[in-house]
This record gives sequence, C-alpha cells and structure tokens, in this order.
Amino acid sequence: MSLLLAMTGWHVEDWRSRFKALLPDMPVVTLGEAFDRRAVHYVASWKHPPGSLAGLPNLAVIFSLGAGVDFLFADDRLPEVPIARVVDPDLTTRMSEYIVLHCLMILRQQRRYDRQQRDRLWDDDRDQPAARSVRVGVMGLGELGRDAAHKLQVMGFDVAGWSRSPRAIAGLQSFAGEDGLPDFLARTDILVSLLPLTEDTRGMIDATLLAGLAQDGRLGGPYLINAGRGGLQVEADILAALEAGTLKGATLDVFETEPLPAESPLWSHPAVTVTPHNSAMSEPLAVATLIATQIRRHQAGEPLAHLVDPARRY
Ligand code: NDP
Ligand code: OXD
Repeated sequence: MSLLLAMTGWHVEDWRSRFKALLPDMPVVTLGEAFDRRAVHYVASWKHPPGSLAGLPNLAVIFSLGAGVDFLFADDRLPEVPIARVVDPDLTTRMSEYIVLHCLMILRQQRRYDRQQRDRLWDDDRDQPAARSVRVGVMGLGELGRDAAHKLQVMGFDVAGWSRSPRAIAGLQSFAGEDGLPDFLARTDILVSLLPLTEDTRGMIDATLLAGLAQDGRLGGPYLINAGRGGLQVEADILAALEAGTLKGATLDVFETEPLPAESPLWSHPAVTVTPHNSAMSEPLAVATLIATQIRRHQAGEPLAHLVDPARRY
C-alpha cells in the first residue's frame, strides 16, 4: 500500500521526506521513478500532469495538496475516487490577513500616500471615510470567505456575503445564487472574490458583473480584490472598466495565465496591485500532517474530512 506524490512546480523530494517522517511504514513513490501502480492506494497531487493518475487499479483517495481542486477536474482522465482537499487554520488565517490588509490599503488610500512619499508631497487629505461607511462584498462564504468576512467586520467594515446556497451567518447580510447577485453587487464598494473555479464561476468577473457594482459609495468608485482563481476573471474587462473609471482599482493575486506574462498591462497599471498567487501559501508541514492524519483515518475505516463534492466540483 503506497502513497504516490504527483506534482509539478514543487520540490517532490521535500514532500517525500515530510511524508516518510509522518508515515514511516508507507512506501512513498513519485511519478519520476518506476513504481508498482497496483500498490498505489493514495495520491497527493498538486497540478499533476493530466492523465498521469490513470491506470492505478487500487487507488482509494486523491488528496489535493491545496485548498483548490480545479486543477484536478481539468484532468479528463481523473480516476473516479473520493477527493479530499486542504482545510487548514493557518492557510485560512493567512488569506484573511491578505483580504483585511488590502481592504485597509484601499480604505486608507495607502497607494496614494506611497506615491506622495516618492514625490516628497505633503497632502494631508482630510476626507478619510470610516470603515463602517464602506460596503465590502465577499463572494464565496466557504472556509476562507467566512473567516475573511468575520475579520473585516471586526475592523468595522459593512460586510455582506454571496454564496451558491443561502447561508445564515450571525451578523452578516447574505445573498445567494444568481437571483441574489444583482442586489449583492449593487451594495458593494469593495468586491472580494474567494470563489472556487468551476464551470459555473469561470469568467464570471466580467464587464457585466463589474458594471453591477455600486457607483455611489464613499470610495468614489468600486474596487475588486480577487484571491480565488484567475479563471474567474476576464482581465480585458477589468482593464476596460479601470480605463472607463467604473472600477477604481483592482488587487489581484491570481491570473488567467500564471505566472503573469511580462507583457501583461496589469503589471504597470497604476490602479492595479499584483501579488504572485501567494495570498495564502499552504504551510507544507501542516498540509503533510493533515494528509497523513487523513490516511490513518481511512486505514482505520473512519470517514475522511474535507471531501469535495464531485457534482459541484469544489
Ligand atoms: P469552500 O469550498 O469552503 O467555499 C467555496 C464557497 O464558494 C462556498 O461558499 C460556495 O457556496 C461558494 N460558491 C461556489 N460556487 C458558487 C457559485 N456558482 N455561486 C455562488 N457561490 C459559489 O472553499 P474555500 O473557502 O476553502 O476556498 C475558496 C477558493 O479559494 C479555493 O477553491 C481556491 O480556488 C482559492 N484559494 C486561493 C488561494 C491563494 O493563494 N490565492 C489559497 C487557497 C485557496 P456554498 O456555500 O453554497 O457551497
Ligand atoms: C490553494 C492555492 O488552492 O494555494 O491552496 O491556491
């Protein structure tokens, strides 16, 4: 019974060492070596080469090494076994730090003061909106969205959330589904996207959605923060809305193509903040420990935690 590590872009030997330490009795194999495909019961994957998990007759579970699982469903030869993903308090905390940081950067106009400092300009603008007068809308009220919404409320923002199914969260105005989207957008000054990438959400941050955001808010125009997935956004539409002035700024951690190509106009746009898909890096030992615990549970016949719904694909 072995664990197959299937990843691209990460140091597989570091992951092998972590899993060997946590599961000393379990052989840990990698795609880059010859291994017995019948012995593989578990896979831990991050962006495995499509098709590489086919032909594992005794595979029982695929573990995503991240919170998102869109890369798994992009593989049309993915074995039909249960998929479990990462839900980790450290990752959640890091994401909330990022969301609160960038909402505060917008509220307190920090980019403007950076420019003023560079230009040695003393302009102590007295128009400082209060957090309670700024309406933040969090798209996605899952593990990450709920925590971010709560921490934004602690900072005083007027927060609402939007999800696929109705969510009753104490103190949070919530909207759901396509029917709830227009009202949610119309009361949103800062739109925070923490949605998974699925067939339903792909490309949804487009011209139509951006045009629905509030234009009457205390910030003088709406802002977008996307830390979900780049496939959610249509970058040409974001740039067009920025040029038209219907979007005042965008903070993007994720992109249609990653790494963001050097020629992308997003890099140098004065109203865009770019971060390299690291708003919430998973702490490797925490992830390996979570997966090792799940494997032990599975071997003991206990139910797995954090299972992905194969129909919803998140
Ligand atoms: P969850 O699965 O816990 O939550 C997803 C939320 O999105 C749920 O509230 C769900 O609604 C909602 N949702 C899904 N589809 C739709 C839809 N069609 N319309 C409306 N709402 C929808 O995910 P997490 O919070 O753990 O993570 C969210 C995403 O964040 C990940 O999938 C990943 O892509 C991204 N991420 C990015 C990172 C980064 O570094 N940039 C790091 C980690 C994650 P409902 O509640 O009704 O199910
Ligand atoms: C994740 C990510 O999905 O880092 O965990 O994007």
